[in-house]
Amino acid sequence: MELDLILTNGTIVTAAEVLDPKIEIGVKDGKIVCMGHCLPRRPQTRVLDAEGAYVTPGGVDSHVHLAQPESPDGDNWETGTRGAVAGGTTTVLAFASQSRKDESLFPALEDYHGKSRDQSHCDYGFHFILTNPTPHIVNNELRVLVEREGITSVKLYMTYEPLKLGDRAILDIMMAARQLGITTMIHAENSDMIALITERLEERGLTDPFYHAVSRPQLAEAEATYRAISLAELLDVPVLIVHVSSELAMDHIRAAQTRMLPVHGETCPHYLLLLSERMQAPHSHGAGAVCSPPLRHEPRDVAAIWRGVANGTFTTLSSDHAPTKFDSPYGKTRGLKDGLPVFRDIPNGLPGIETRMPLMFSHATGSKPKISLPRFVQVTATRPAVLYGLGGVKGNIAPGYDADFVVWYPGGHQFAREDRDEGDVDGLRIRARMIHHDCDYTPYEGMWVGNWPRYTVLRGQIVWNRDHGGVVGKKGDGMFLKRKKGSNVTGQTGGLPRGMMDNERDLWL
Ligand code: DUC
Ligand code: ZN
Ligand code: ZN
Ligand code: ZN
Repeated sequence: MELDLILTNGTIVTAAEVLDPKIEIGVKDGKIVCMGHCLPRRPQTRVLDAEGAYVTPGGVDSHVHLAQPESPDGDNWETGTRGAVAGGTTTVLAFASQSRKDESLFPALEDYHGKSRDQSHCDYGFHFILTNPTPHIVNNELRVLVEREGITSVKLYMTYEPLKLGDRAILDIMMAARQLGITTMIHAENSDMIALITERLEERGLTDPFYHAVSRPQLAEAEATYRAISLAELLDVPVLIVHVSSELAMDHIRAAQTRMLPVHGETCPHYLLLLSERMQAPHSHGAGAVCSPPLRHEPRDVAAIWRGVANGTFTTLSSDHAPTKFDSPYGKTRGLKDGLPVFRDIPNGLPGIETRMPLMFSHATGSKPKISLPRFVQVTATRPAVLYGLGGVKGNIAPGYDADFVVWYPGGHQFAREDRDEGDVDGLRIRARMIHHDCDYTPYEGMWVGNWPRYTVLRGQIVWNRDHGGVVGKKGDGMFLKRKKGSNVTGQTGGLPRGMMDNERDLWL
């Protein structure tokens, strides 16, 4: 067979191990077709030399917000996915969202297809956000989403007035999800706790950005997380708790996993790298760090989340890229009071689609890694792919998979002087000006990373070449991915919830 592309001289990392550096990757028609020593070169075969660097699977970012109506100045498909490939991500799962008044999901679905078609730099799929789960939607349309549209996951909110669902609505959706093999993602925070604290803070005039964190304590997240897990346990369905920020919530996930329940957790770089003190930055800059759940207060809080990444509690590490510009009529600083934004009015969410992979890779390499390289691959690519029905296609470097990979710089590479600070020997500093998505700031401004993707390869094509041309792929290179049902069983479904007799659930489930 005449190969289109051979990747040589790379140290390939998979979810399982770091491979022998002599192993090459052979690509034909966008797929990895073989791996081994001394693959046959033919006249038409291009050779990409990794020069001794690590090669990891293209990132699978399973939680990004693009072209959402609530963020009119956020990223659209083109700008968001441009940032994705520049940061080593080749697949994104973004949200199509139902508005409360929609009686059918299909107009919204068409709308999102319209916004993304021929616009994406990387491959992509949709999760559906359900905010008005009518019986027709739950009993009829969800099946069509799974069987015809390749959309096999939904996100449900337990907080935010315009989005939140009560426990009964969540249970009804979980019943359908159980039958259809849908993965249910849950934003878990206790809405009433947050409402009460917010009112009390406002009565006292405590409204600047920092109080956002005070208004959404760890207990609010932990209570809702435990409730979501209990609803899933009752019905014997898999569940994924998104953007977990606190040890209290994580401990409930860990405990459920110990009982072999198919309960998954997701966390994000900002819960590993940033603290609530960011919201106390001078002037209005604190608004740039407002996200939900909020950044937590103490170094021990982030240390706990790192432990959860290292010990496997978290299945996925996604960006939760949810940008609004800092300086814009819709942005972080709308509605200033005495020169400070009022936390209730600050859009929630941080940009991070481009920085996720470099930040995490830096913490998997270097002199004091926090996670191993295989774990880096697991949480940034392999496990989200499998969880969301892209197993065998995305998130791994092995024959049969799409030829999506990241070639990093070999050790000791000196980045350009203007990207470093005095005294930095290796690596570079993140600056908003070097980022490719469409946002006027990054919460990681000035943060050091040890490496950056040198090449990003999507289905055998170089779409990012940092030294020669930057984003060299075109919008429209990315394809919509119809996904299979996820294989999201961590333990054994069919186990009994605690406190029930044998066969008791058969009486009603
Ligand atoms: N939930 C998200 O998933 N992203 C940003 C803000 C939020 O509440
Ligand atoms: Zn959320
Ligand atoms: Zn300032
Ligand atoms: Zn999100």
